[in-house]
Amino acid sequence: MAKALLTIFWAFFFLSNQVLSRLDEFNFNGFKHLRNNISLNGVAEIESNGILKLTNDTRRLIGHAFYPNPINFKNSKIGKSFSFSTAFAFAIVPEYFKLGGHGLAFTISSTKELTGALPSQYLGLLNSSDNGNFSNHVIAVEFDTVQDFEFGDINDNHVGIDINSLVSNVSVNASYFMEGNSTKQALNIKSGKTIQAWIDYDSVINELNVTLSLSSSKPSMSILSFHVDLAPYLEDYMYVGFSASTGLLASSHYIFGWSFKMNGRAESLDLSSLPSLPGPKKDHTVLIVGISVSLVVFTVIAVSAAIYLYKKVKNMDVVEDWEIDVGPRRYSYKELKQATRKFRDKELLGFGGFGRVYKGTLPNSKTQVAVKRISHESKQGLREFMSEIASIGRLRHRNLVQLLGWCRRRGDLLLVYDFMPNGSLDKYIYEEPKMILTWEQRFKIIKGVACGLLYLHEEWEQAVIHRDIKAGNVLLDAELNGRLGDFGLAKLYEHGSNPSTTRVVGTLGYLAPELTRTGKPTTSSDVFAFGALLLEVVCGRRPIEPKALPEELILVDWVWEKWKEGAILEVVDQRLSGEYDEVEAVVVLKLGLICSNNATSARPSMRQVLRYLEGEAALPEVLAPPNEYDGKKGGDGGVDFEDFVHSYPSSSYFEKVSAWSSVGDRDGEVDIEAGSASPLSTTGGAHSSNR
Ligand SMILES: *[C@@H]1O[C@H](CO)[C@@H](O)[C@H](O)[C@H]1NC(C)=O
Ligand SMILES: *[C@@H]1O[C@H](CO)[C@@H](O)[C@H](O)[C@H]1NC(C)=O
Ligand SMILES: *[C@@H]1O[C@H](CO)[C@@H](O)[C@H](O)[C@H]1NC(C)=O
Ligand SMILES: *[C@@H]1O[C@H](CO)[C@@H](O)[C@H](O)[C@H]1NC(C)=O
Ligand SMILES: *[C@@H]1O[C@H](CO)[C@@H](O)[C@H](O)[C@H]1NC(C)=O
Ligand SMILES: *[C@@H]1O[C@H](CO)[C@@H](O)[C@H](O)[C@H]1NC(C)=O
Ligand SMILES: *[C@@H]1O[C@H](CO)[C@@H](O)[C@H](O)[C@H]1NC(C)=O
Ligand SMILES: *[C@@H]1O[C@H](CO)[C@@H](O)[C@H](O)[C@H]1NC(C)=O
Ligand SMILES: *[C@@H]1O[C@H](CO)[C@@H](O)[C@H](O)[C@H]1NC(C)=O
Ligand SMILES: CC(=O)N[C@H]1CO[C@H](CO)[C@@H](O)[C@@H]1O
Repeated sequence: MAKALLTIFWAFFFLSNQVLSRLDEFNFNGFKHLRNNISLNGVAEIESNGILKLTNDTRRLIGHAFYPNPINFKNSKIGKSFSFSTAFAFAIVPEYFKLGGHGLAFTISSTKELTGALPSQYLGLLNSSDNGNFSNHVIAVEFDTVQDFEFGDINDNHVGIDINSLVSNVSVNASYFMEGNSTKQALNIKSGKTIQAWIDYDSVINELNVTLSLSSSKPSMSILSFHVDLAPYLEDYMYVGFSASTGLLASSHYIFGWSFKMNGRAESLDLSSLPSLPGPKKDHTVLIVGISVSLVVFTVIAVSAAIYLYKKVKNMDVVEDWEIDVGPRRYSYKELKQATRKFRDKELLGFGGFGRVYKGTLPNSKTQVAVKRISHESKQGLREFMSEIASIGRLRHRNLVQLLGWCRRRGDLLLVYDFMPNGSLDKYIYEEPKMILTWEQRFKIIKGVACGLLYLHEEWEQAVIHRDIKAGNVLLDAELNGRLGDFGLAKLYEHGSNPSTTRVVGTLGYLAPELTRTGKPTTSSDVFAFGALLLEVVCGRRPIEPKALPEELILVDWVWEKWKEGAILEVVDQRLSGEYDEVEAVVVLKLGLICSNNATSARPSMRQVLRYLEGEAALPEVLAPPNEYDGKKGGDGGVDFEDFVHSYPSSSYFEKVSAWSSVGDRDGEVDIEAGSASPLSTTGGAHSSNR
C-alpha cells in the first residue's frame, strides 16, 4: 500500500515537473494557428500567413505580443534567478527608405499589458514618468532604429540592454559575426531583411549575451555581453514577449518565429521554414530603385528620341544633358498644357513672387495636381536648382505637399505637386474665412506642420531649411491635415548674380531678426517663423496688421503684453466663441512666444516643439524675456530690421517678398525682386488673388 502511494506520489511529482518544464519552453515556427498561444495588445496582430506583425507603418503606434503564461524566473526564497535563452527572427521595414521608427524590444516584464507606456522613443515599454524607476520590473533588449539624444542613444541602428529605463546600460552598433572571421560585420536592422537574434542569460556567471545573424546558425561570438545579476530586477513570475512602437517616422515590425527555454539553450530557428514577407513589401528600396532605374532608362530612351525631334520641331522643350539625372518624374510640356487646359485663367489657384499656380488633371491618370509655373531668366541659378529638385522630389512625408515632377520649357520651370483640395490655411484664419476652423482642427494642423518641419530639419539625410513658413504655405488636404508646401523653393531665389550679396527670401512678420543681418537662413529662423504661425492660428490674426486700430499691431508683442498681464487667453480667436481646450491653447501660445524669441539660443528645436505639443514635456512656467534685437544700426552694413517691420504685404496664396540685403559695402540698401510685392509699401500685395 505504502509502496503504491509512493509510486503515485512520484508519478505526480514527475508529471507536474514535466508540465512545468513544458510551460517554460516553447518553439514557434511562425504563428499560424497560434492565436491562443500569444497574447496581443495595441495594434499587434497575427497575419493570415503566420507572421506576427507588431506595428504597421502608421505613426505613433504600439504593439505588444507576449507569451500568455507567466514564467518562473526566480526563486525569492533563495534570492537567485534562473538562466534563460531565447531566439527569434524579426524584420523591420521602414515606411521610407533609410528612415525607420522606432524599433522593437525583447521584453521581460511583470505585466503583459504595459499600460501607460508611450510610443515613439519609449518603444511601448515605459513612459516619461516611470522611466528609470526601480519598481518597473522591465528588462528589455532593444533593437532601436532612431537615435534619441535624451536617452543617450549611440546612433540610429543599435542594440542595447535596458533595465527599468530606456537609457541603455550598455549598447553597440548593430552588427554580427561571420564564422571564422573575428571582424564585426555591419548590419542594418531596418533593411527589411530577416535577422535572427539570440539572447542568453547565464545566472551562474551573471552574463547576458546578445548575438545576431542573417542566417539560421548561431555565430559563436556575441556582439553584446553584459555582466549583470538580474535577480534584483526580476519578480518570481515574469512575462516574456515583444514590444514595438512607431513615432513621427514609422516602420512595420515583424516577428517570424520565436523559441524560448528556461535553464537551457533555446533552439535556433531555421529561417527557411519560417513564413516570409511577400515579395515587393519585403524591401521598398528594391521597388523604388527598380522603378527609378526603369524610369531613368525610359527617360533616357524617350529623351534621346525626343532630342532628335526637337531639332526639327521648333518651340519645344529643350532638354539638356544635366536635366536627365533628375529624380522626380519629368512631364512633357504638352501633358501639362493639356492638364491645365492651356493654363487657362479659370484654372488659376493663386499667384505671387514664385509664379502662378494652376489646377490640373493629368490626362492619363486623371489625378488632380497643382502646377506651379515659375519664370526664371538666369540659366545658372536654374541649373543648380535642378539638382535641388532631385532631392526635394525624394522628400516624402504626410505633412509635406509632395512634389510629383517637373518640366522645363525655355525660361519657365513647371513644378507638379499633389493637389490640396482645401487650399491654404490663411484662407481659414483671417478676415472673412471660408469657414471657422474649430480648435481641434487648428491643433491638428499645428501638430501636422510641426511634424513636417521636424522631418525637414532632422529626419532626412540632410537638414532642409524651409525658409518661408507662413500660413499661405500651409496647405490643407481633404482631411484638413496641415501640409507644408514650397519647401526648398526659396533657394532658387537666393543665388544672386553678384556673389557678395545675399538675398533674403521670406515674408515679413515671419523673418527672424538675425536673418536680415546674416542673410543666412537656419533651422532656428524656420522655428521663428513657425512661432509666428502658431500665434496667428490661435489668435486668428496676421503677424503684422498695419491697419489695426488704434495703431499697427505686431502680433507677437501684443501676445507678449497679454502674457505679462496674466490675461493670455484674451488673445484667443473670438470666433471660437470660447470653445477650445484652454490647456492646449496656453501651450500653443507659450510655445509661439518661445519660438518668436529674438535670440536664436532661446528658441527650441522642432523636436522639442513637438514634444511640447504632444504633451510629452512640460513648457517652462516662466518664459525667457524676448531679448532685444542687438543688431547695430547700419553698422555691419546689414539692413535694419526696422525698415521691414512696419510694412506687410497682403498675404495671398503664394505671395512672396524677397529683398536683397547687401553684405558688402552697399549700405543698407533694399532691392526689390521684380514682380513681387514691395515690402516698403503698406498697401502691397497687388497680386492677391481670391479664387
Ligand atoms: C499552443 O497552445 C495549446 C494549448 O493552448 C498547446 O496544446 C499547443 O501545444 C501550443 N502550441 C505550441 C506550438 O506551443
Ligand atoms: C495600421 O494599424 C492601425 C490600427 O490597427 C490602422 O488604423 C491603420 O489603418 C493601419 N495602417 C496601415 C497603413 O495599414
Ligand atoms: C506611466 O505608466 C504607469 C504604469 O506603468 C502609469 O501608472 C502612469 O499613469 C503612466 N504615466 C503617464 C503620465 O501616463
Ligand atoms: C517609482 O514608482 C513608484 C510606484 O509607482 C512610486 O511610488 C515612486 O514614487 C516612483 N519613484 C520615482 C523616483 O519616481
Ligand atoms: C542599468 O541602468 C539603470 C538605469 O539607468 C540603473 O538604475 C541600473 O542600476 C543599471 N544597472 C546596472 C546593472 O548597471
Ligand atoms: C557605429 O556606427 C557609427 C555610425 O552610425 C559609426 O560612426 C561608428 O564608427 C560605429 N562604431 C563602431 C565601433 O563600429
Ligand atoms: C572578415 O570581414 C572583414 C569585414 O567584412 C573583411 O574585410 C575580411 O576580409 C574578412 N576576413 C576574412 C578572413 O574573411
Ligand atoms: C557570451 O558570449 C561569450 C563570447 O562572445 C561567451 O564566451 C560566453 O560563454 C557567452 N555567455 C553566454 C551566457 O552565452
Ligand atoms: C525683437 O526685435 C525687433 C526688432 O528690433 C523689435 O521690434 C521687437 O520689439 C523685438 N521683440 C521683442 C519681443 O523684444
Ligand atoms: C472645409 C472644407 O472645405 N472642407 C473640404 C475639404 O476637402 C474635402 C474633399 O474635397 C471636402 O469634402 C471638404 O468639404
